Amino acid sequence: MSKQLILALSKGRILEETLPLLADAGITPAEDLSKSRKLLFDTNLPDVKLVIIRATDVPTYVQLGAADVGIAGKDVLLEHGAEGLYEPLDLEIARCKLMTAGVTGQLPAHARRRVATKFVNVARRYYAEQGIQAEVIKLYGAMELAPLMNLADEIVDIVDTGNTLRANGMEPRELIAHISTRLVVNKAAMTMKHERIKPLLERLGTAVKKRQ
Ligand code: PRT
Ligand code: MG
Repeated sequence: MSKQLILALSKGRILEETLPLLADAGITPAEDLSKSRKLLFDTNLPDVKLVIIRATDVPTYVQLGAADVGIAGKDVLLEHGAEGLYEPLDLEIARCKLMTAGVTGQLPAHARRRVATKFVNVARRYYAEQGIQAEVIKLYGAMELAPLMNLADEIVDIVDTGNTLRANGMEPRELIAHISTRLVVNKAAMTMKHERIKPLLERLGTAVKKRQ
């Protein structure tokens, strides 16, 4: 294993909040990420590189050791599973909640509840724990549409202000998990590159505390 350190960052809303934290920890991209179509970036440090990928791909990169360290939402980690990963740091950014939601005032009518979500593993686990029979339907976006179109009785989705639900005639119901962004580390890298990863964790931990 090379002593180079590869960090996998989630693009989208997490990236915007991650870059200032990384800068506080002494890591800045060598070029403006927003002005580039590249996916692999040099940084100010010769031994640190960044890959900017879809949030849902971050756990896979880190698990398989293509990246040493990853930054992803707890929602993505819960859905993907944490095998081969350590989760040593809560970055306490991009906070939100994973919740069930349904059409306002309309209780689920079917004995076997139809649930639309992109978080199929989380949803199956949650409804099983509640002792509720559920048929989980995988969607890739616009979950709020499913109950309105009678595709599903409920959805499992991310809720922040609740405005998206309200705008679609829906209401949040049960809380499944509080979500924030986590730093994950490949288990083998944690051992092999410990002297490189430990100070990064410490500096990021300090940067997180400074912001609270
Ligand atoms: O684009 P892609 O399909 O890859 O995924 P994405 O759109 O979910 O990515 P992105 O960049 O929007 O969000 C990535 C991560 O941000 C998620 O995995 C969460 O960990 C975190 N996060 C924090 C959120 C939100 N807040 C959030 N509000 N992710 C999504 N939302 C969406 C939510 O899906 C819903 O459509 O915002 C809407 C709800 O917001 P409110 O304020 O109307 O309740
Ligand atoms: Mg998006």
